Amino acid sequence: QGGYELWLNYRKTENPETLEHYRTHLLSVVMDENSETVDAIREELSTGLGLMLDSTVSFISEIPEKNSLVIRKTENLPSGLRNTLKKDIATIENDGFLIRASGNTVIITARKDVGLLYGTFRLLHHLQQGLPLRNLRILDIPKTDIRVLNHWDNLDRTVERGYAGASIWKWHRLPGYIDPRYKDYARANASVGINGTVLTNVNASALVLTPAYIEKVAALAEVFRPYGIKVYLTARFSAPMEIGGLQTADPLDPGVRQWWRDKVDEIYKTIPDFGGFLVKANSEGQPGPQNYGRSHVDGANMMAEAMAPHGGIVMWRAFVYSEHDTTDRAKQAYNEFVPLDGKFMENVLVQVKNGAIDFQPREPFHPMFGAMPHTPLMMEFQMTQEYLGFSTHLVFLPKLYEEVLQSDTYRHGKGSLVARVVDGTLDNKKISGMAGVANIGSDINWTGHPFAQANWYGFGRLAWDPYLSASQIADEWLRLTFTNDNNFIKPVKNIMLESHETVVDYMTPLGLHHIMDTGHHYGPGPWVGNLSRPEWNPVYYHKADTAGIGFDRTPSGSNATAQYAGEVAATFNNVKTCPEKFLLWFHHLPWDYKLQSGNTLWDGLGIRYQEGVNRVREAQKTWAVMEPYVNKQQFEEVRMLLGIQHEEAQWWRDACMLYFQTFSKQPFPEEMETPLHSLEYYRSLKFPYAPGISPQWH
Ligand code: BDP
Repeated sequence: QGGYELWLNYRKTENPETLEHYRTHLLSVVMDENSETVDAIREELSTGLGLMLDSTVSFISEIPEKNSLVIRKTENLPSGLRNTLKKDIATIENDGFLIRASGNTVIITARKDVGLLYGTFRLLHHLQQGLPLRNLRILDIPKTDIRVLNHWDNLDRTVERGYAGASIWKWHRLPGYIDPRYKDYARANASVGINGTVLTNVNASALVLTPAYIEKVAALAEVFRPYGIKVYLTARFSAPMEIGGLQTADPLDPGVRQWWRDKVDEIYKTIPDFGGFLVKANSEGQPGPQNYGRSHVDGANMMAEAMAPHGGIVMWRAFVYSEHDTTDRAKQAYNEFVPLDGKFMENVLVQVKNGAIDFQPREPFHPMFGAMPHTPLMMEFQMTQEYLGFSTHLVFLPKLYEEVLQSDTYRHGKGSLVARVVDGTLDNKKISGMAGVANIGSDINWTGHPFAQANWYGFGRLAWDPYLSASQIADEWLRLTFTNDNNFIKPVKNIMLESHETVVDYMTPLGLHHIMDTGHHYGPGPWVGNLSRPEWNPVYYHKADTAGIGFDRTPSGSNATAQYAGEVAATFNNVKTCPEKFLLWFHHLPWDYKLQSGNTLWDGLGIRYQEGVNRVREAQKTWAVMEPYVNKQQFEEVRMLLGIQHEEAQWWRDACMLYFQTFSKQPFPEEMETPLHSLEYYRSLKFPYAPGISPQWH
């Protein structure tokens, strides 16, 4: 009812013919393997098929003459079937699976149990969409190895940048009490192929590495194991001092190295399939190897060496920007990391945010992608909407993810897509992965906004296959979650697919960025300029003055474009070829600069802000007639949230345009509505209790 089921919303098949078709083929399930994962499959099928077919499923161990669903690993298929499917079977790798309808049976096969689980979920999703079984053939192999959520959850159950309630990890009750949510969380993740979770905030507490907490983590790992999900932890670099009693955390100190080896051994003793560490070091005040004059390589390799005997990995974050280099924050991660290419151990992945600043509504792809041919680079996307209206605004993020993944780095000529860096094919990486900063909390519907569930779903689908289209993902998610009725799917999918562009328009059009209000990042604050570090201030990013607006990152400015391959740099450098969506990201332009539309930059800006507002209005109108297709509660939730989004889109338009007008000194374009309040009014708004701020930011 309240959206707790997520996209695993198994409804009775509506069309009677389809129902009959499914019943004849699927009511007896042949499963004779034994493992925790196989038990999980059985349970999911009992529920899923049971509800969708409105019957009881019978599990048998012999393949009958008549119709059935056969779920077996490739090695255990009867030779006849194995022979029929020979070609497909030869191509199933890793965690992949094959679903085939053959004669009067439907077969799910895989090399591993977890592949069978993934195949089962995919078949269930197929049925949820009411699709036919005839000639069914789905062969799908994940394109990346590490597909992880990053929870920015603190041990006190606050969630940094979390807008959906408290952390779902009830640390004080673990390990004794297993919340039923843990299993549903694992089901949801496994259903889209997510195979790992980092339980704790990157701004880490060393406490989670103490024995009492390791026990708690082990209890979670046990719930997740049948679903193919490994647990990872964030490792605070200074832990050897804070919980180990050492005098230093210098990564070249033998005592420190020994401490990490012992700690990692201790973890693996309790959690034999522990995944590894995620580390934020020397970034925003977090301790790291540079405190001791050492490099990221020294730090990462120290931990990687401790992990190696157990098969664990280290995900070392590249989100760094120093207080001493104030010319252009966008350049700093590249400058620090690219010279280290090739020096990391094999079990280290460098985790890079999608853009060079920080999860803005829109950023050009991070120049590190493609620039470190000898180092596995993981993508880090943010599902939680830190800079995108929290869980109040409807924004379908797979559109943003798709735009980044489909960007061409040109590192090996045309076609060197970011997606190929992420899946490791561009430079033949041995290991690959994608991380998503979770938007999950204790709210009944998990993600606060009912539509924010689609961002979790979509992240998982893209981590598995970075080449999927956002449109396909939206279609699937709507059908699984709500209904297959096209009178609903078509218009609502349209809202979703436009939503990212909409929010960019009313927040940061034409390449503007980081003009949110301070600290909490909610609402506009383009006037903020008094923070201790220059690059925390919005004025640093828009550089508006009487001459114009925008950040010059071409050779005449910070020359950040030089970090891209020649073709890309040339495109961005030339104001005529730079895509308008990135115009003010790369150029400082006069207010009367002519846009492609023929409008001046000033007018164009106002028109964009207005268009953002207009599209929220259209979404409201569309949603208003969707009541018949969704339950009352969700209908109302979305209706109210769109109402707030509309108000706030106007707030963004008015606050930004009034403020920028103090520089442009020009009247608003006639397409733009008159601001509802004065600039002073908008500047006076304060949000001392905005959610999502960890104690360290207070
Ligand atoms: C920024 C957030 C901050 C995070 C940081 C990070 O404002 O809360 O700790 O990123 O990713 O987006 O480490």
